[in-house]
Amino acid sequence: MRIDVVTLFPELVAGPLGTSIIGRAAQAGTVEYRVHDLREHGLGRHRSVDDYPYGGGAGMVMRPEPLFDALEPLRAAGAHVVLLDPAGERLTDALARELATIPHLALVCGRYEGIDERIRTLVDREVSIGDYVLTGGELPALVLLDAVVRLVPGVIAEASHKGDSFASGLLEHPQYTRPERFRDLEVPPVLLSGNHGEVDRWRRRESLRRTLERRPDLLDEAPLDDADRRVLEELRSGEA
Ligand code: 5OB
Repeated sequence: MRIDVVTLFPELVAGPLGTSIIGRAAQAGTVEYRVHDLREHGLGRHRSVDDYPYGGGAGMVMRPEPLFDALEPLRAAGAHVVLLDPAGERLTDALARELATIPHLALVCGRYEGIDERIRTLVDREVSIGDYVLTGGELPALVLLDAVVRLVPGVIAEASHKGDSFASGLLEHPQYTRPERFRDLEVPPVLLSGNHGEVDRWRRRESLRRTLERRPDLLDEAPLDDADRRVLEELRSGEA
């Protein structure tokens, strides 16, 4: 998979792309990242990339020419162009899975005051990471990239996806590692029992408990079986 990132702040984007699982995926050749500095397409001696808004008002607007120069070759190379924008479709696990099947993505980072509307003619979709204001699209682009790249086959062991919240439709169960007793906090004995059936049932119950307590809205969509429904009844009635 190839991912191009088009930005005025290449240094902000480049660091994370070399780090951890995202960086290892590039080293292994599973994904290729290319960061494009929009300033290189800036106009005139000052490499200008923005200008005052027609009609007046505060702030600056990104000019179309640098973005067209950067994006046209990427489109010609077959990239699916994604603009990070608060007005876009909300990023979800389902959308990340869809994007992970696309061989070539180009992520376009705008700045908050806005981009010239004509840029949208080069954009295939717009994605928001949630309802909060940010200074630019770079961090949203990295969030999207992180969510997508980890789903590309070979980047992490498929087994790690199984317990993902949102993949199962539920929040994750609690996790523990050594030591068995830390300060006076103990690991639940069932996890030390070696009984895999009991461990699985305990984890499912704790996933259901946490989802019921913190994100009951998720229960409307989660695939639940009869055993799950009995557990939820129990939890709701306060029995456990
Ligand atoms: N806030 N999603 C939430 C976003 C956002 C801001 C962006 C882009 C995507 O650019 C300023």
